[in-house]
Amino acid sequence: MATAAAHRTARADGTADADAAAYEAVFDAAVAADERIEPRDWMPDAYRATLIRQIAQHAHSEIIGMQPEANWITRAPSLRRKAILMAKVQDEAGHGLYLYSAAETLGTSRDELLDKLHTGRQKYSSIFNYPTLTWADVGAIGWLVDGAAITNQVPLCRCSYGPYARAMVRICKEESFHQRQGYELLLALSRGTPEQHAMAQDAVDRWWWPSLMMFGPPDDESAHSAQSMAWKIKRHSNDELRQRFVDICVPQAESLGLTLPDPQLRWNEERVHYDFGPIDWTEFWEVLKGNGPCNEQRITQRRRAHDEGAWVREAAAAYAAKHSDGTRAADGHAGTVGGASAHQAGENGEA
Ligand code: FAQ
Repeated sequence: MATAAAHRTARADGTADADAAAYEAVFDAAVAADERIEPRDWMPDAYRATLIRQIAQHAHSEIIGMQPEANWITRAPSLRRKAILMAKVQDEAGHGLYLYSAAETLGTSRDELLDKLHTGRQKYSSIFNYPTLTWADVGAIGWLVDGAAITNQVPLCRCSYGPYARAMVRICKEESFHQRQGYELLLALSRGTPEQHAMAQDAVDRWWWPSLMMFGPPDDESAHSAQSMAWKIKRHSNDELRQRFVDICVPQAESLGLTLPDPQLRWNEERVHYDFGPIDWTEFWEVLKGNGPCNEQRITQRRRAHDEGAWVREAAAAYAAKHSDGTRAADGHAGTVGGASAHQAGENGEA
């Protein structure tokens, strides 16, 4: 069994002519021993590619996910609700930044990943291609979408790749706050006037099934699960996490006084889980192909935001260049914009 020390030793010994099989054996042993793989460690190309794909998709989801909720910031029903929603949307931007930084430690760049998003070569979560039609949708997103995100992401805190696992710890804490604000918002509506109750129920009716799709295709159609689980990137299969989410949500819906839109939902004594009805996978694959209700709107808005932010990137790059002549260490303020300059210089990770 590889220990962390053995892993480091093998790494230090790793010269250009070393046997690739020996590197692979050290990598496999580290994964088997539940050690973290770090950016400078040797890793199989496919492991690196899988991580870049998943982390990038995750980062893109966080920043595209700002759009449906931002739609309601100017129409929040009170100052308190507006402040909470603004904080939540800002948190999602922060999650995107942690995740792009984690991806950069694998040897890619944020520019490259954003270009892939903007040209449709990388995906973002299916869930953000649905519209937010009423204020109650903000509650349904918090309760269901953030709830599904937490269920999926808590196990990712134990992902074998160190920078991703560490980013997930902080993200999960914030998602937990998001989930509670959504629950509290829906509870207020559910206990409000009959119209407010109906609005909350309508939102849950529309968001329930797409939330179940967030976990990805069923296990027998999941192209990457087996390998990702062997590498301990994923710790549970898509169906396991989906079931866990259903089991959590049913009693919460009862407490909210709302119904989940599934007549087949019932407790199964033998399985010790809730049974639930069939998911419309045709709808899921159509959304992935770009045919969801808001795909076009989301990507158009994302490209526009990127173009409009060009001057900020240029200013940050100019500032970084100005301070890269040795004055940076002496300048107490350089650290403030250092995040931007570090990004430009590719210093965010350890690659
Ligand atoms: N949407 O073989 P698998 C959030 C694709 S963050 C779109 O099972 P894998 C926070 C998959 O990429 C939400 N595509 O794939 C928030 C693959 O296609 P590819 C995002 C999907 O990677 C809240 C193909 O289907 N969370 O909500 C989806 O092993 C509120 C085959 O699938 C994460 O990204 C989908 N739902 O498992 C923000 C978590 N599902 O790439 C704002 C990290 C699957 O070969 C407001 N990611 N596909 O072309 C993961 O855990 C995994 O990547 C899964 C998919 C579980 C999503």
